Amino acid sequence: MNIHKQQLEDLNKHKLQDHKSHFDFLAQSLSKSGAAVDKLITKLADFQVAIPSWALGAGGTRFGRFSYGGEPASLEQKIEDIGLIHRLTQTAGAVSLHIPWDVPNDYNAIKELAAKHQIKFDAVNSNTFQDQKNQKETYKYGSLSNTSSAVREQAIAHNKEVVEIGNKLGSKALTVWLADGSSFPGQNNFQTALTHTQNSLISIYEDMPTDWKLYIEYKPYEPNFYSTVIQDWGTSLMLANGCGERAYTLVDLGHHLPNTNIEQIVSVLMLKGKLGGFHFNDSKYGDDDLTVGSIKPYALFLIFNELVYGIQNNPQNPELGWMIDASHNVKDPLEDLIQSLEAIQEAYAKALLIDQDALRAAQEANDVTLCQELLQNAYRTDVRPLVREARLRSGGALNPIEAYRKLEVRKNLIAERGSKTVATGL
Ligand SMILES: [Mn+2]
Repeated sequence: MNIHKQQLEDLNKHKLQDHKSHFDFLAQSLSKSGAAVDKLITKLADFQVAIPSWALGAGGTRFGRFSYGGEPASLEQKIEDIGLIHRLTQTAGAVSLHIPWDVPNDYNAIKELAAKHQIKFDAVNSNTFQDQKNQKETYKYGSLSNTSSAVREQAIAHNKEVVEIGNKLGSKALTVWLADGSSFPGQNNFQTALTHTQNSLISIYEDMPTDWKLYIEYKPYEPNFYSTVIQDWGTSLMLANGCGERAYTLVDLGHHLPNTNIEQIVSVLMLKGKLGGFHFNDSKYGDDDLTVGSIKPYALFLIFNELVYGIQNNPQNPELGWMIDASHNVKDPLEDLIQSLEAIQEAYAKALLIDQDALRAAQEANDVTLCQELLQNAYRTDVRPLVREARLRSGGALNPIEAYRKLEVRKNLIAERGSKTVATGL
């Protein structure tokens, strides 16, 4: 399915007058308080988030999976789906591939298709958390940390192959997330497991092209329930430092124990120039992979405040690889991703509104009340007209969810692909 420019213009036409009055009102009041509105809009329009190739079908839990009709059955169809989201939102200009679920058959054809939809290839993701068909060694007891050198070698070789595949597409980063750990006390020797992991990561790192980055993701628990080898940002940072300067920590919002101060983690990592990748999602209890901003929007705003501060003040930290890492059990995956993109843009816009100079001064003066006022003034601003204006100027839809429904995207996809297709993924 294609969405044509004219279709979006027709849909936007009916909303234009309303939008303009809301936007003018906000722009005027922001300008009065000293904000450079056009610059804000450019920043919002430039902010692009990668969509993972596994997020376009229905996600499952360990209890079951309820398919969506019209799910993409091939990498080509996944890129077409991201193309649709990008067309509507103008914010999803990248794809993050999972290997081996999405190995291209024809590299040139895939690159052409992505270019047609203005989609870049972001970080590639390896998979040593499950066994593949015809795989010689099993990852049942871990991969890069395994007690068996044959298993570790196989996992290292897989990661190197993922880099090779990504390199052919123009990717510049490898994301490693390990399920390695133990479910029972005594099962693992912590020190041996960590040492094996470090050595395996060094072997992968040293084989990467010199313009590539290694993102090391952490997670406190699951699938193992007693210990995880890379359990937290400290362990990830230690491993990254052990690899070299192009190895970084990746923060996934869902990979923390309840009430962890994620904004502080972000801040410290950026100060050290070691925050490489960022995965968006939201959660109530654990790694719930819910729509971004659906549970803790204020926490997301505080995290964005530190990200914005770091982007402006920490030249030692590289540009970040942004990705949505969510799962869609009960919602249309494309609608869920559109809602996530909207929440990301809103949190970013609100963080951009914070008067940083005034906040620094209030912090220096220990004016606690004013510090809170400055943050909450920005947070309480309805920035949706700004986000809409950024989308409008980039050629997207004023209301992407409404456009998605009016254009009957899901119905069209089911008509094209059938109601029984199942996308690869979890
Ligand atoms: Mn993740």
